[in-house]
Amino acid sequence: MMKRSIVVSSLILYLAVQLSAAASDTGTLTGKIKLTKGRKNENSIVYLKGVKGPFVSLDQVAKMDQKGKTFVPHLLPVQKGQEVIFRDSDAFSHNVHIYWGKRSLFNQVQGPGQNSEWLPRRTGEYLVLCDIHREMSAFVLVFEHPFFAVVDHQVSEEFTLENIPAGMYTLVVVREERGDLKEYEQEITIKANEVNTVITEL
Ligand SMILES: [Cu+2]
Repeated sequence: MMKRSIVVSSLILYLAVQLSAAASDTGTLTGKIKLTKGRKNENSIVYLKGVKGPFVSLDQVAKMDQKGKTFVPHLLPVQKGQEVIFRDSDAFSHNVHIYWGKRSLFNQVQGPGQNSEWLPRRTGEYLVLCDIHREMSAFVLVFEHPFFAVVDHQVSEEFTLENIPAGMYTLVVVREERGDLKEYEQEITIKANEVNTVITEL
């Protein structure tokens, strides 16, 4: 009996050491995305390129609204595995037409107050249109990892990413310009147990 209890307690100690080692190898990134004059005050997306898994999964549902003949938000970042819900908040019908490149993947008409659900199958960039109102368009960006954030420039230019494995990465800022996506890249280093900072001006 005595021998057995020793085995159990050393196993618990081993697990505890493993967990604390994992936690101490990560750092935080806080940043500011400053927009120079002449740029529209619309949202930016920031994400990290080159982070290796495994990753924590975000399980909350992501939402995109159809309101005033506009997709809100225009740029929606999600993690692979996160479901996207589109809602018609107008008093008339819309449809949700999703493209991967030129390939149509999803096409659903929805009336006032109705929702449709979509689960992206792979990472990358998806174009979302409404065929009823040609002026409506949006993008959904799907990432393998949870290291992305929305910067709502009308509220704040700041963002925070947490629990990033220490290492060197590329920080990418995504902006919607003339109906297309444009990316701005910058090399960054994440040091463990530190709040790393970055300021980018576009
Ligand atoms: Cu529409």
